[in-house]
Amino acid sequence: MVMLKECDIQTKEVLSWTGLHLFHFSGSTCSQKTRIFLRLKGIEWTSHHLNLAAKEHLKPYYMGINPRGLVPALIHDGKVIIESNDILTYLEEAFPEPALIPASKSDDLQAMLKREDNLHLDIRALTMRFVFPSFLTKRPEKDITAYESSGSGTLGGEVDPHRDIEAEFWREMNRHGKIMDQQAKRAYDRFSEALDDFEPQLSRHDYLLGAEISLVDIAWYIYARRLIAAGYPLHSKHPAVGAWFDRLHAKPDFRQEVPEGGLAGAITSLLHLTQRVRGTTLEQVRQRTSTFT
Ligand SMILES: N[C@@H](CCC(=O)N[C@@H](CS)C(=O)NCC(=O)O)C(=O)O
Repeated sequence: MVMLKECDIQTKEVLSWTGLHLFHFSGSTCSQKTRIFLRLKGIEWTSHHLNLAAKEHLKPYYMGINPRGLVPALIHDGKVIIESNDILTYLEEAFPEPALIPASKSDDLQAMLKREDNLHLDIRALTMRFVFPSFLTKRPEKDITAYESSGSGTLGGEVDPHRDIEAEFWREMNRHGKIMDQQAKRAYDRFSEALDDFEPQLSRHDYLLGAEISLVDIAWYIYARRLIAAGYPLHSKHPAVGAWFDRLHAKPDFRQEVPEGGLAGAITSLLHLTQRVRGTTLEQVRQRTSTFT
């Protein structure tokens, strides 16, 4: 569990905050996951919305709270917890009802959350290529350099190696001016493999761990939603996963956190139109890349 130590935190005021505070962004997958969880639990919380498009998460104030500069971050009575899955696991202990981690399935659940977390840079790659145009998402080198020297750079008092991974993601995108076809195909294949693995389970049961809804349903629902937004053919490739997605999407607590349309929706529609004209949709990139590798 990534609970920060005082020495990791430079924005010291949060150490004296009481109650539950969440730093988050409306359109961020990890934030959406956390907000659905809070809704299902009926937990009251104080919102600190950061606009990622305006790079508010990279300002010294927030880098002083989460040295990784990522959302979400939770403050609970002065304790700072980062990493969405850790936040949810922590909240489950603090607010056990209704249970979203079935006691008997705790190991399966942690393994599925780990798998989900391991795919985070893949969902980001697909988002940056197929949901938002690169002119909106690119990160100038000066911002990356500033990121590297901002905040404590530590977790639990130790140098955090994850910061380099974050910086490298953006540098790689800058080198090519976009997410490359190979990277997009790799992401597509990883998701395809994971979702294929879920098919047998979801053909027999309503939810990923059985008859009851759990934390992993929330986490994978958010990914499924983002994959659909990127043009991934979820329902035709994985019918049982598609039906599971529709069941969750019919629930207001889920759907309200992933609003469709608006400016972001219009931008994605325009991007998809351009990609169709150029023959560079996700499906076309995947097929083309498969042919030549
Ligand atoms: N593993 C982290 C991933 C957090 C993450 O990458 N958050 C994204 C939004 S979904 C973010 O803050 N992106 C901002 C950036 O990359 O600069 C978690 O689960 O909390």
